[in-house]
Amino acid sequence: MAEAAVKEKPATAAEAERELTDGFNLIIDALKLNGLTTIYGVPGIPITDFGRMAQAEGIRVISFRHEQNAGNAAAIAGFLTKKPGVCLTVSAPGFLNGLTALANATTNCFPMILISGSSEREIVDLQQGDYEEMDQLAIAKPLCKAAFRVLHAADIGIGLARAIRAAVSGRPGGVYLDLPGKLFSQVMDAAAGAKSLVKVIDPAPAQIPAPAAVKRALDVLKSAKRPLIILGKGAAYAQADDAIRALVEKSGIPFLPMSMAKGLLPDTHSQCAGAARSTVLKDADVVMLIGARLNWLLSHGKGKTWGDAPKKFIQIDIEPREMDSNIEISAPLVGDIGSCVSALLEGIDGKWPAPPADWTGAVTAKRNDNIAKMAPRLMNNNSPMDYHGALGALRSVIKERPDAILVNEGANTLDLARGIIDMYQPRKRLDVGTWGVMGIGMGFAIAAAIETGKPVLAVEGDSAFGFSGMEVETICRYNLPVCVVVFNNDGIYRGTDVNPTGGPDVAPTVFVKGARYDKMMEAFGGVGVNATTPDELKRAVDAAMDSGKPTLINAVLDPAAGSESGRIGNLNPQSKLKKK
Ligand SMILES: Cc1ncc(C[n+]2csc(CCOP(=O)(O)OP(=O)(O)O)c2C)c(N)n1
Ligand SMILES: [Mg+2]
Repeated sequence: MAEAAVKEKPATAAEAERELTDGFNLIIDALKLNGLTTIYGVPGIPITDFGRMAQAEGIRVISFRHEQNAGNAAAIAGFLTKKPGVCLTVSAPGFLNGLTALANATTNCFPMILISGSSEREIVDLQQGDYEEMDQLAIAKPLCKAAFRVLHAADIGIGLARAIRAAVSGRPGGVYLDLPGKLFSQVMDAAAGAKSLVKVIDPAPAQIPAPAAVKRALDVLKSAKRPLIILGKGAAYAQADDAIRALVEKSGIPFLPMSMAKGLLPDTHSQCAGAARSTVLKDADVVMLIGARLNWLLSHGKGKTWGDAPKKFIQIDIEPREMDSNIEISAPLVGDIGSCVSALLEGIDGKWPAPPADWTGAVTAKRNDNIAKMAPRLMNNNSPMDYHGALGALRSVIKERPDAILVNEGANTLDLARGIIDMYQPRKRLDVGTWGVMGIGMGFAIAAAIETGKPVLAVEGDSAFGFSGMEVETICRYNLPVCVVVFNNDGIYRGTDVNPTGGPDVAPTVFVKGARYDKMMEAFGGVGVNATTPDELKRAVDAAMDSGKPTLINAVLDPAAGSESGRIGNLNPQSKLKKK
């Protein structure tokens, strides 16, 4: 008996370990099992060793300088791949730093999972003052699509499965996963641990639209005299590029891409109404929204922007509650975009009537007119540069390199670049999205380079850049093919404001004059360039894109060139009182 018992014991400590697993390993195994092989994060207690072990096990662990940037990276990785991007943070402050990105991802319908380590539950719940004490789950809940906590190693598999499904199914969004420090070192039997893992099958099941809803949509579309299709970033996310293109081309209807849907069909496509936006919104009689919401970006579907003529809306969205959010939707089409567009295509045969030629002709004429008016301004080689001269140069860069990814934030820098830089391929334009949030720049640029391997051009206002600028070190550390262009106009909107009191503080919108952002990149071994003309700018960007070396170009802009809040100055509340 005694002998047999001795024999059953493992001979060595190593063998004993092999039969056990723990939280660290189970989380890594669960991520890998589900194809989540990149983590964006910042190390610290209680997740430092987890990051090390994940790297050792073949997961790509990209370390950032601030969690918000890691979170933004995870979010845009989710948008680009349709798999949830993973962001890893420490407890309380690290978690809160990541939370803005999680909330922004949810608002923009990007799938991501914020995984944060957390402190001892028993101490947190009794509020006894633990290291980085915070009830993170409760705080995350209202700011994301779903929030879960795993307390037992045996539940890691199911916990991650729930997080993945919540992030990508239906309308995608941000999910919070709370992992208390104790969980990581919890030990369990290895075989039972392996069995507890869950591979999520069909994480975002197709949602087929009802045939009656498809017929209703086709009937409304057929009745149109002045139809318009609006493509939103939901349409870009769907990766139903061929079907969407076929629908637009077979129907012959002019289309208007929202910012991140630019390139789904080329902006130079004969049906693109991008340069005739105000005309088509005002004059269309039937508008089909594909993965675009009637939020502030589309003036809520009513008011001056939309003109007086009565309009009917067809809306394709996976979220039923999106319908009638702002105005009546005549033909709601609920389902995933790929399935909805394919169903519509079946009803658009050779007998489908082309839209009236007076409508398509008017749209084309307006578009060509606006493009022709803009053209000379884009050719100027002024120094200091204005927005049009600088963006004219960058427009040529993207035309020559249509597979490069453009990241864009700022006010004037954003609004003017959106209008001027044509996009040619889907999901190549990444920007501030629904909230118009500053700070996505370097996080988006890093993840775009990592996830796609394509060159990235980040066009950044000098204010916008400041929100994530320290990540140029991250760009250099991982030697990423990212070229950052800082539109340096010495401030927010303009660098010309003055302090009306005559006191020593500068105006709140003004920065250090003549700052050299290029030196920041040089500090970490990247290439820095100071560009003062559009020609210099073009040459420097081309060199950066050819070499793939981390580059930052300080583009010297006229401080007076911009306008208040770019294109959305009308949203600023005005004091009705006279100045004292
Ligand atoms: C997180 C966040 N904070 C503040 C703002 C307000 N805001 C909008 S645009 C902007 C910066 C605009 O300046 P810049 O990036 O230099 O662009 P410019 O208009 O000068 O080209 C700021 C601070 C915001 N949108 N998001
Ligand atoms: Mg600026």
